[in-house]
Amino acid sequence: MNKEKTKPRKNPRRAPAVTPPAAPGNRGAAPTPPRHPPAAARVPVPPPHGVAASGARAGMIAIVGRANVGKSTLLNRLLGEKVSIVSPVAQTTRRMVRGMLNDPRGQLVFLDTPGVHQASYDLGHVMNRTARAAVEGVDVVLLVLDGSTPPRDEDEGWMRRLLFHEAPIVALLNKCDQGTDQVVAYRQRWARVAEEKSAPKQADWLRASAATGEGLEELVNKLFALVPVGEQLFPDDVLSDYPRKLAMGDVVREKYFYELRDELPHTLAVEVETVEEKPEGWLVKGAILVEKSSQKPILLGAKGRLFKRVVAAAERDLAEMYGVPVKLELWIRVEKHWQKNFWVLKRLGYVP
Ligand SMILES: Nc1nc2c(ncn2[C@@H]2O[C@H](COP(=O)(O)OP(=O)(O)OP(=O)(O)O)[C@@H](O)[C@H]2O)c(=O)[nH]1
Ligand SMILES: [Mg+2]
Repeated sequence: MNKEKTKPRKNPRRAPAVTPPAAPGNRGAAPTPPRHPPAAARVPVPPPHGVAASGARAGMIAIVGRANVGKSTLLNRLLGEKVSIVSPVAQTTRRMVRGMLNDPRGQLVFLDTPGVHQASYDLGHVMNRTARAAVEGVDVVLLVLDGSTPPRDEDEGWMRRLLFHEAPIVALLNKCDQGTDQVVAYRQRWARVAEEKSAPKQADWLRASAATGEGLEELVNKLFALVPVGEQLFPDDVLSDYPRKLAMGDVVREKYFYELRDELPHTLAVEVETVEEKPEGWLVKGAILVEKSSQKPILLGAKGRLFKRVVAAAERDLAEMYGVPVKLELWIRVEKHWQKNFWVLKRLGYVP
């Protein structure tokens, strides 16, 4: 597995502190959401890595919840940069993605996790295990719920699990921009499950919109109040330590998720093999894996137009993420039953 560290460079042409994360696959069409208020979140912490300013706080926060509630959107919005891919299709995030938020108050280290879902393949089981393991040893668990829809069984599954967790729980009702706020239904569900289990555990309830930034300042304040006083865990200039090749492959996968929606997504993987850093830009080579040769034409589209659109959109995003021109050279490879094959999952970085 690739061990390179991701350190997305901030594009010198844009000011990350005032630019919201990209609206993937929908550039130019979506209204620009208002800027996320806690600009201080992007102000570097004065002391160097490992030295705690007096009273500075630092901690790890696992972002968990069922698929499609907006966990990755939330992480990107909190950091003001895209570190985790987002799509309207459930089960977009496949591996744990870590992102750091530095602030004069200290450092919050977020773990974005795959949404827990009914799994039918090895990949799905691995994703569920990754998400469940992420809550071990963290300082705070941030349970993200879709406040615009009533609670589902997968939400209750997380509640049952977290009722016996030692860390403080923040339950965030996301998507509050959608109008229909289901906070009462979620709180009643939590109370009912707690009573059934005779667990006195309480959660702090907040509402927010990862899409507009509403409520996120309060969330960050709450998280800083909950994490312990201590040294920062990562250097100031590290936004994410997610390996660069995996992050690049994810961006291509995200573009296909937007183009194909439910037609294909879960049988598709992208493996970036090499990144050549040339003076004129980066040349990135890799393969798109599918399970059957009949899926190739779907990925190519009529006259290869879909493929070209995906490559162009991914190149644009990558150039913005890393601040250098990026050229992608990808080919489509058939890899039978890769989702059930431990070694392929390992090569793709889905298992440690
Ligand atoms: N209206 C609205 N949409 C949101 C909000 N947050 C996320 N979304 C949308 O919800 C969809 C899922 O977002 P993701 O961030 O990929 O969700 P996730 O929880 O990371 O999903 P998985 O990785 O599949 O578990 C995307 O279409 C987002 O644009 C929000 O606050 N409001
Ligand atoms: Mg996600």
